[in-house]
Amino acid sequence: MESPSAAPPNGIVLFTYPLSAFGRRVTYYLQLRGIAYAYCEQPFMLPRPDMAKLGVKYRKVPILAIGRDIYVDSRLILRTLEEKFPEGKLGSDKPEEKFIEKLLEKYMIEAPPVLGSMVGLVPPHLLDVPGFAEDRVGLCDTEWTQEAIIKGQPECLVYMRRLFDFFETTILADGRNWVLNTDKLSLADIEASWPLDWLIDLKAPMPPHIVSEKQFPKVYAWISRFRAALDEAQASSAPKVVTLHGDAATDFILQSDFTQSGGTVDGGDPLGLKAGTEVEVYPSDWASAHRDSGRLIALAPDEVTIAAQSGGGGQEVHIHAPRTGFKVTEIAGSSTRV
Ligand SMILES: N[C@@H](CCC(=O)N[C@@H](CS)C(=O)NCC(=O)O)C(=O)O
Repeated sequence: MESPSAAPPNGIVLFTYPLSAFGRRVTYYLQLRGIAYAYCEQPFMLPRPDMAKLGVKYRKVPILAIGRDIYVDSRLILRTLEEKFPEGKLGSDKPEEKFIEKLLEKYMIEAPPVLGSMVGLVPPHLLDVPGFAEDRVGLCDTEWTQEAIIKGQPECLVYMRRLFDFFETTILADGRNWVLNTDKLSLADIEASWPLDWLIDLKAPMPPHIVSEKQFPKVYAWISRFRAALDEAQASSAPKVVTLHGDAATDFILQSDFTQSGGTVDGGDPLGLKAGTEVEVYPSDWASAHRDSGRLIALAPDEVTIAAQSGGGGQEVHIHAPRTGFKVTEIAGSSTRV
């Protein structure tokens, strides 16, 4: 990475931290695509002053800004990057392959035991940070103390062994290199591999007789190929990432133009919301107390966009969230302003 104070390449700023598995979905994607961007590292725990300055209440990472449009959730972020940089995109155009891609995305992100077992297998010393248990209250219905984590590990191992086995004995069983049997890695490989890659990379406490290269040689070889493809992508192009400190990143965003046109509110949407209504947008699984609020400007089957006020007020930012895994609710008594 290099650190010039220049404007973010492509107007893109990614906010995340190195340990974030969901953040890696996005950094891997950008690296594999060779899309240049600025990286603004966020603290592992709250508070996150950069988000407060932007007026973003959503408390998870990753968050990606393109100009003054701010996208939350790795699913919407990857989808948006595929749309904005279609040349050389990693997603398939074939319905059958898209189906597999999408199912993998849905399963790995939406099935609660995947995340629960991943974080339950984080090497406990990494979580030995004062205030961590309080910061993550409610996450995966677990108490985030070292003792509770160690006690929960066997159940997590039972689940993870099944997940590794699932890939070993189904899609990878015929010895193919990539999930869709493509010549090169595709989006389906990212959608399938990120939790497994994360556990292997973190040296999660998985005993070798339960989860290891010996038990699952095809999965481990696939993850190694994935890592080699990342290294190759990095080596084959000029530095693509600039690091930015919070103020430089947020000042840039707040001074930028919007990069996505407003969109429309689908009149047939089941929620029956109207453009201009003041709404709250928040995740439906965890951290749902952290709600973004603003004027509804677009509502599509899997994307909601609101106009929110920056932290100091005076500036409007557009916050985009997926509908899957998020709720959009009208703020009672709000007046409709179009
Ligand atoms: N569905 C979200 C999940 C994001 C998520 O849970 N991120 C974790 C980090 S890997 C997080 O933000 N944890 C709480 C925090 O860092 O405050 C996505 O795909 O981006």
